[in-house]
Amino acid sequence: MKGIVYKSTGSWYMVKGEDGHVYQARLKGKFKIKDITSTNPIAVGDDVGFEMEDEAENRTMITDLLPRRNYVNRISPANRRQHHIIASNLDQSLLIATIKEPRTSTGFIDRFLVTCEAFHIPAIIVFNKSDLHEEHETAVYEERKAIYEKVGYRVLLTSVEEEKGLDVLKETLYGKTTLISGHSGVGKSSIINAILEGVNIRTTEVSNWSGKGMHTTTFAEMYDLPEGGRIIDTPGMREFAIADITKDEFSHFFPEMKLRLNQCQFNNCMHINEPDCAIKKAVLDGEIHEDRYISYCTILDSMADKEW
Ligand SMILES: Nc1nc2c(ncn2[C@@H]2O[C@H](COP(=O)(O)OP(=O)(O)OP(=O)(O)O)[C@@H](O)[C@H]2O)c(=O)[nH]1
Ligand SMILES: [Mg+2]
Ligand SMILES: [Zn+2]
Repeated sequence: MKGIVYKSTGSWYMVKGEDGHVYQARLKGKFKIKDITSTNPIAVGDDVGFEMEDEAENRTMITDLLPRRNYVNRISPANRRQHHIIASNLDQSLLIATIKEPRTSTGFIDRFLVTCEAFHIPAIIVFNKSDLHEEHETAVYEERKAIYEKVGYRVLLTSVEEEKGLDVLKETLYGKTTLISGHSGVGKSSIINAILEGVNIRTTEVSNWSGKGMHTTTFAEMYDLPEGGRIIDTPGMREFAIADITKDEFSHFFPEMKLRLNQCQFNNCMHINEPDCAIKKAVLDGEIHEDRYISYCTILDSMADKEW
């Protein structure tokens, strides 16, 4: 049988077969050794081959992983030598950010965007909890929106609390497989609950916000959209450590830098200390936003010289 992985806990999987049935599945032993650099050989969104193990108990076994169209991964927070595949076979990703409760840093947003660029997955930034915005937050939002729209990203504003912006958000999901990511407590599960009738994912209030998040959602899970398409809820991330990208190609994943790279004097320019650098010039001229350049420098500095 063939199917798609809808949920993965690491020890068991939920697979939706081509027959429309949902099966509980385990992994055949060989997968565990095949891909040692990844903490999870099978991820949500994977197309798999599976066979019945115990019909009475509806238990199946995943025997094959079919080729992935794409995937998003990051360095495993538990083990920097390993990668964790967040989800695969995606059409787009929504980064849920918040200005307040909790605050999402631009560094976090930029790391996520870089990863999406590297994997050629279109990203949309959604600022949720607009109901909490007062004058200051509104100003911050407007500034962020201007920065990211100028670079080419779509930016949406939503409030689950006040049911604002959800129709526009829903339209972007039609017919696509969408990954939802962001810090814990930004409202990822709440957004899915708001747009999907009959779904009631557990959410937790962040009233005693410690800045660390509650991590209410613990495993990635995919849901079918009634109009067609799928949406993947994921556990909140505290940090987003970029995997599989080397320092010298890093600037390719900032769209506003990519289009200027061939104007630098040196073709291996890192845009830090080199003379006649088109990127630094664009920053000074205000064509590349300073915050994006600071993110570039900060993330570059945090990247290991050669870890893989
Ligand atoms: N004020 C306000 N609160 C919201 C909004 N959306 C979600 N919340 C609240 O924020 C809290 C956290 O929401 P969740 O949906 O659990 O957040 P999450 O991103 O799924 O968090 P994890 O599962 O831990 O990653 C809940 O108390 C929600 O009711 C919003 O638009 N405005
Ligand atoms: Mg959640
Ligand atoms: Zn340069």
